Amino acid sequence: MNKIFSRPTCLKDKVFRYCPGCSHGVLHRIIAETIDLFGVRDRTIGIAPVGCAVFAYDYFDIDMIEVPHGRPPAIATGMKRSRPQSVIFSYQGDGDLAAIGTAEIVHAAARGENITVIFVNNGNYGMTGGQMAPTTLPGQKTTTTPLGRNVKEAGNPIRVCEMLATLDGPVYIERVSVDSPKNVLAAKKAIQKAFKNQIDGAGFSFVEALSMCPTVQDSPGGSLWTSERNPFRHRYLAPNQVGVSGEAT
Ligand SMILES: Cc1ncc(C[n+]2csc(CCOP(=O)(O)OP(=O)(O)O)c2C)c(N)n1
Ligand code: SF4
Ligand SMILES: [Mg+2]
Repeated sequence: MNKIFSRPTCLKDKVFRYCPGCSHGVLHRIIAETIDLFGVRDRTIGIAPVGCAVFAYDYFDIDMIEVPHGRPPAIATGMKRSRPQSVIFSYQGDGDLAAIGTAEIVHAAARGENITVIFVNNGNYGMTGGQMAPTTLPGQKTTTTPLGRNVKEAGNPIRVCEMLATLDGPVYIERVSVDSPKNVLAAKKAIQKAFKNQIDGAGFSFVEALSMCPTVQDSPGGSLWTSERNPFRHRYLAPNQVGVSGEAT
């Protein structure tokens, strides 16, 4: 009998500790399948964030490193420059990448480091109980904005892809979503491209994945963030290619 579906070799045979419905598991699988696809398991090093995916090293069966909050792009820079043959990816939440780690991501992108960044944007700080993140939408309820984000008090969300797309360093920036089978396939394509760029030596690649956090997100069912019911979704957070520079596309 032909086996047509199996666990990627880069994922350990372990049950995720993530909540049911969380996007981290989906994204872990896509990344593991991508590493398998390109046959680079022996030379890939992943960087786990501080956030719900802090235990990513428990799930990926590759070399992994855990680094201080927000610092993955800086650590990835050092790793890639000292081991240019390695394939280095960082895996970061919106609290990690767009709050405490804003400086690191902006400067790594501006320098055009040949690394791959996966930005898991679930609109809140999941690990610490659902506080407002820089990407929380106007009106979105979080534990620190119980009446909904009021931009007059809390400022406006940061559109990370758009911000990085103003820089000359990146070769590939794309926003995807993992809220439906169709979007998961598109996300997979984008993540494959972001790894391929690095393997080909093309430069800095960044994929933002709009993600579900059903446990603490502002929605009875959980996925308001990516759902059609979200009034803000189509304003600026629908999956789309946000900006590209360079030759790698
Ligand atoms: C230096 C430092 N500051 C603050 C914290 C507390 N902290 C842990 S996780 C986190 C935010 C995580 O949110 P995000 O990056 O969006 O990941 P998610 O849990 O949503 O996947 C914060 C502020 C910490 N661990 N270290
Ligand atoms: S709190 Fe949210 S981000 Fe964290 S594991 Fe649960 S669903 Fe996922
Ligand atoms: Mg988050």
